Amino acid sequence: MGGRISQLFGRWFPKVEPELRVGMLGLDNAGKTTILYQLKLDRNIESVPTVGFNVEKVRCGKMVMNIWDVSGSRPRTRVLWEHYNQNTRAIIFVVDATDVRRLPRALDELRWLWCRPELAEAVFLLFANKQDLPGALGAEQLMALLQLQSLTQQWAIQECCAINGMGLAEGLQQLQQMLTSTRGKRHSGTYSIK
Ligand code: G3D
Ligand code: MG
Repeated sequence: MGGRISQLFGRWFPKVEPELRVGMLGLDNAGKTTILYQLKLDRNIESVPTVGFNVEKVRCGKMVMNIWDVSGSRPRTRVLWEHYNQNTRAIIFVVDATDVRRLPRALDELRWLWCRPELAEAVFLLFANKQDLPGALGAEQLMALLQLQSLTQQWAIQECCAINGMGLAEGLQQLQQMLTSTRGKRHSGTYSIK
């Protein structure tokens, strides 16, 4: 249980801090649960299904991950965010790269996150998911459409396919690199293609 991601995080986050809080967010259907399944991160310690959206809390070693579907009732999601996500060091934001119609909504959620004062020092990893499907937008296109250049926090975007795992390990590696180099290094970003 939790084998692969335990190994990854054990290797990449050995002494970051006693508990590493990571928020995984994205619109519903983006692929968050599939990513977790692919990473075999299946120790679900809390699930708060509410009308319109879901919060799940997963622990793996020193990492505690709060997973959010952010498509639901916005005021409610945002109040709960403050309750669940104090001291979050990193955000993994999953985008369905084929869902062009809902990109503005994803951008809206991202913008809200990166303006949060408690996330001023957090790092952002975007997974451009579903690269196996025709019409999936690439990292470079999403970088422009999601206006990542305007992010003041450190960020990276990684193309991936949650179904076969392509790009997931690379994304986590980028997250680790950002977490170990956050101090004094702002306004930077990278993108990575398959
Ligand atoms: P969520 O947890 O963000 O809401 P899910 O999203 O992980 O439940 O995924 C939603 C749907 O997208 C699922 O299909 C899942 O299999 C599919 N999916 C997730 N990632 C990928 C991917 O990389 N490629 C493809 N082709 N599909 C993906 P269903 O049919 O079960 O609703
Ligand atoms: Mg889900």
